[in-house]
Amino acid sequence: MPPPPPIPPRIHTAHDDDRDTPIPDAKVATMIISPRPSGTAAMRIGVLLLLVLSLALPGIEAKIPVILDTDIGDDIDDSWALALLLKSPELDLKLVTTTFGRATYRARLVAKMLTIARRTDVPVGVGAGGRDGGDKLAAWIADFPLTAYAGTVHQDGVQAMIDTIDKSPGPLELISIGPSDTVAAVLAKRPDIAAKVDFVGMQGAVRKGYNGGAVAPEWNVKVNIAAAKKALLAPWRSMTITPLDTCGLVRLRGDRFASLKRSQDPLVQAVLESYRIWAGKAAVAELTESSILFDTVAVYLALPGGRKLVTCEDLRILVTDNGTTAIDPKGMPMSVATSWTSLDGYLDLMVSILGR
Ligand SMILES: [Ca+2]
Repeated sequence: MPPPPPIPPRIHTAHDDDRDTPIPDAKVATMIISPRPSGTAAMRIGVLLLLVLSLALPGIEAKIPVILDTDIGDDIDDSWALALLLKSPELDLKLVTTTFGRATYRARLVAKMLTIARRTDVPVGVGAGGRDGGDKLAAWIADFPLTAYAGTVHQDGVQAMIDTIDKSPGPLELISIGPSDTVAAVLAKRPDIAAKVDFVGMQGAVRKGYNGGAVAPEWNVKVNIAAAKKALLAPWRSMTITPLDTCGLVRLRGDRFASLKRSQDPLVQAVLESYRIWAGKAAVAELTESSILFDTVAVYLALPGGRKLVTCEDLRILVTDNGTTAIDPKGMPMSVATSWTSLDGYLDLMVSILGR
């Protein structure tokens, strides 16, 4: 067993709470770091600075570049997470890759969702783990071959993720909401790339398991433990996860779910129609609550200020050989969303975002 990695200094990451403070543009930043002038010149520059700030700040929205890596098409929560992401203008979606096999099926699901959301500017990457197969949502994409997508489809999603990260002028966030096949393939090809990426994942179970019960291996980890070890031990620029402790408690019921059923928004209707097919119901009207929406929490954590409703602990997490994610001194330091400060607040926020 190698010695534990050192705890890195606290990095001002892209998803700190204070991130919703607008970031000055390069011009303003240059002025701030310039040698201090004196007298009238200083006053002029000060006035100019105030003018630039007053003009710039109200309009500045520091969009965060993100890549989504998803196993959409198995559990339905990925569809909800993608819709939540597409309705979050704070996140600049650069690429969606598939993971955990059946890549063509998953890419078609992504492509149809993007088309409904009028976001065919977003490329789709056909990811790792195999291309054949389909599953519960096959009926929803029966009318949508991958060739119907008006946007770009990268047949090598692993290379597309590498290229997207390389092309990004600054760091970006990787939102990982599936098993780690594609992420591990990226890291195998380009291990250095982790240093440019803030990793935000739905992985693991730290103190609670499914339904708030005893800790047991979580799906995204246990179905490909070797890949999960690679992903959760990589030297990311920063690492944040929502384990079952928090994401396993998210379900929309009652008025919250009813309000979404009344929505005329095409993307919300697409999610509900997908859910109807997934749940084996004859009509959306028969749906009374959502399933557990694990993956949406990873999108929430990627949002600016997306930690206000959860408690995040800095913990060392070790992926064990049987797929558990244990707090262990030999583990990788990461920020772990271990409990909700306001689960109701999050459920309300999710309905509010989806209702946009
Ligand atoms: Ca998933």
